[in-house]
Amino acid sequence: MGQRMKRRNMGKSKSVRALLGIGMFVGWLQTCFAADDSPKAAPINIFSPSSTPAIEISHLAVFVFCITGVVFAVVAGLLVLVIFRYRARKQDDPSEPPQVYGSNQIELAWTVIPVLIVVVLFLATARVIFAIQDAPKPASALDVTVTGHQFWWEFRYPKLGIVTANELHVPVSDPNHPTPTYLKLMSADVDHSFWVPELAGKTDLIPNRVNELWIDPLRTGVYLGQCAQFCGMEHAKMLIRVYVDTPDGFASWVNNQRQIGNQDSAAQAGRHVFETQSCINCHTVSGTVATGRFGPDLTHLMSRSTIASGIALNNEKNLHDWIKDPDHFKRGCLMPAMQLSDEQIDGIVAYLSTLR
Ligand code: HEC
Ligand SMILES: [Cu+2]
Repeated sequence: MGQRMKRRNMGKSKSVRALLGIGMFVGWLQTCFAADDSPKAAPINIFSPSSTPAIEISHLAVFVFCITGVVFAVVAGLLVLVIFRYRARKQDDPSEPPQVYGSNQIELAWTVIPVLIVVVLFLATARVIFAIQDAPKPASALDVTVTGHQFWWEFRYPKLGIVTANELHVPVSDPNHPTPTYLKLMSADVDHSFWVPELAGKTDLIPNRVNELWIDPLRTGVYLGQCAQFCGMEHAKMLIRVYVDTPDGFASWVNNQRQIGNQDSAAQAGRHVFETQSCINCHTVSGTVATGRFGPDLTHLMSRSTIASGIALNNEKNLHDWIKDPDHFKRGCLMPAMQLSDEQIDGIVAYLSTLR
């Protein structure tokens, strides 16, 4: 087989492999989105900003895109024009064309114009960065401390005494009476990044450092986000749900979260299993012996619509499957499969279902 032939064959098997790869990727995407226990919500959208920082960033992005778009059109247009108009023709004289050196006008133009463009982009960007970073914090602002964990989010409301996970509740902010939320971003282990594109730009959560971010959502609803920094195996399954509530809705959510753990006597047997397993070393249920802080606080577990940072809907079946084998949902997550019997798990799920 000639060298040429071999190369052609290799090329073929490479493209077949690439096609297979793409096919597998699409298949995987479908399983991701079609799994019937996965929560459904509008996809993450960078094109509908609904909070002041996101709106300002979005305007800046459009501005930068227009300028760079014009630059691209001019450069690519000239390139295409030159390639076609001055292409080598048969009847052309093959000798070297006249060489031109040094033209002050041309050199000045191609130096000064790009410098001006860069200065404009720089000033526009700096203005937005400072406007967002230096925005005065109103007294009516809500404080939340966000801690990134492998692979879930902890939310603490220090002034309200609330601890929750993965689903952040904040009040809608009326521009006339703003109630923005200020987030303090920290990490318990490695770098993470808090990114809810409709509400604000992404900001990293870095160990031994406190970063800040604020949002003032102008519309109620659920906003989806995502950890935007590779933080380990299950980084892609570290989702964020921000519930922007009406003032009344937020007040009643706060009221419920502040109740000490439910002392329902209905699920005593399950509670006993839960409290005699090492669940309590990693999870807190306020008012009980469970005081662990390695995993999400379960005091009001049932007030969340999803479990394991948005990977599965919060229902009895998924809770059962999760406790039986967390890896089935998130391979490499940091909760172990506890090797419990189905009866023990049913008991625990019955108990967890009372934690409203
Ligand atoms: C070694 C620590 C550890 C132990 C032991 C442990 N968990 Fe977990 N658990 C975690 C971590 C970490 C997560 C978060 C996983 C993730 O989302 O990546 C979690 C998540 C959960 C969740 C989902 C919470 C939510 O809001 O998303 C439930 C429910 C849960 N665990 C129940 C249990 C039960 C019941 C037991 C005992 C049978 C148990 N866990 C034992 C660490 C632990
Ligand atoms: Cu992360």
